[in-house]
Amino acid sequence: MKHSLLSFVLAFAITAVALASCSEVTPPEPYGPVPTARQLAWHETEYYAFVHFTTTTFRDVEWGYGDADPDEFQPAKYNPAQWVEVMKAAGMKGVILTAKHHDGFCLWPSKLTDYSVAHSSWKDGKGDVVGDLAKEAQRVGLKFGVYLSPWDRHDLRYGTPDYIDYYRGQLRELLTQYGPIFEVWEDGANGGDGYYGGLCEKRQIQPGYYDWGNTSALIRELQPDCIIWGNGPDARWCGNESGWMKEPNWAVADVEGEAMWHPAEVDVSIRPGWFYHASEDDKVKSLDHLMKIYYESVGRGANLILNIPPNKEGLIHPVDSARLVEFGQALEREFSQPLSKSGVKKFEASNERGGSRKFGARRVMDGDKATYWATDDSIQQASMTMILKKPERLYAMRLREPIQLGQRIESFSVEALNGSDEWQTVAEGTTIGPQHLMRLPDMEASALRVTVQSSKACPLLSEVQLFLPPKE
Ligand code: FUL
Repeated sequence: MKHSLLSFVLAFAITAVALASCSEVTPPEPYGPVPTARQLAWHETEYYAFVHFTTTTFRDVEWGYGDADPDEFQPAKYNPAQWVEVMKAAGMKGVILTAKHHDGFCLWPSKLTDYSVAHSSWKDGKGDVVGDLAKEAQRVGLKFGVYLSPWDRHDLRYGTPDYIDYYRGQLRELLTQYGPIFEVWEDGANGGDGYYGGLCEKRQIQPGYYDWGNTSALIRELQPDCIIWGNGPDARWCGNESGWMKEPNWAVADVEGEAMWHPAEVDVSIRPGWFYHASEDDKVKSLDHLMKIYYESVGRGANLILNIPPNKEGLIHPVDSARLVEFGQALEREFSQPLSKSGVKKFEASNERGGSRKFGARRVMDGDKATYWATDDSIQQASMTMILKKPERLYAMRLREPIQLGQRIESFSVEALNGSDEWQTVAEGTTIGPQHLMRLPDMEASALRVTVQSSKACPLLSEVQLFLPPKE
């Protein structure tokens, strides 16, 4: 009798467990605006190069007035293959070129103006920097994008409706002749004065002049996957040009009164200027500075576009290229020792959605960004703990939210257990979004706990990656 009762109880328990794990625990609903597919792909691009190059380079100024003779563009050792090799070595995933800067000179043979490489004695008017770089980028697997300055200090049409047609015509050329374009950079500068065929006058434009809505529609039509940066709906400026994203960093921002997924991009130059100046050869940013920029941009959930200007010869200067190679190696080294899942004895959480393994804490280390640890909907504060197999020396950590479901977490802390029973706070932060990177104090830990202190909706984490110190 005793025996049969036991088997009955056991059978019941097994059925109950089986039922519980079979019953569908519904995933959380998205919270607020979520990224589009093109924005999700853009977040993956993370870190890429900016190339400022035009006649301005040869005049040693920052903002060309628009009066340079096309023949002044003479990069004697021009070699975009060298540029992309450097970018690859630096760990970059793409490149954006100033197809036209404020001086109005076009680096491709535009049919819509005579102010371009086609009218320069360089390469007998057969040059095409946009085409060459697009090809080279594709060869080495970098995404390619274009900067097309709305402010034009050369073209006589600037300030009239004809100029808007001209600008859109140029976009049409760029977006139909050079393969996939991952981002169009619509710069915001409008300084006023310019050459304008010798008139040398100030041209002020009225708000609404550029009619960005219709330009965005054209870009969508020609390249549906392209990110429209700046005046467009897809990504925004971080607010400074010194290489850092302010915190908290919310990807959701107000665009013309509507809350939208509109993430930030941090633009900064490896030198003080955007264009090459020999006088700045000794002012190339140090390795430490570049690493700080990386942590404060990519590490704060923004994208980083790092400018590397070719010199008058048409090459990336040796000081810059050496620094970039060094930086690429430093980045690899920085994240070279991730703790593998097998280094974790146990994952625990204060709450796991519906008690389901599908949303369990161990999801943060399964190497799949699509899966995540989630809590029940009623929860806005929660913690998850990783008990390590053996004490490990801390170095750095990366957290990610599954942003396909929106951005939620407002503040968090990371604590470590080292020997005693006392948890010690090793990091604190506000937003996470696509990622949050942080260095941790040099100490040993036998367990780590991530606590979400406040969240706009039930918190989700798709990755908690611990990095051990790089090997010497
Ligand atoms: C600014 C421009 O005025 C600079 O010359 C540079 O192109 C920078 C990236 O954007 O608005």
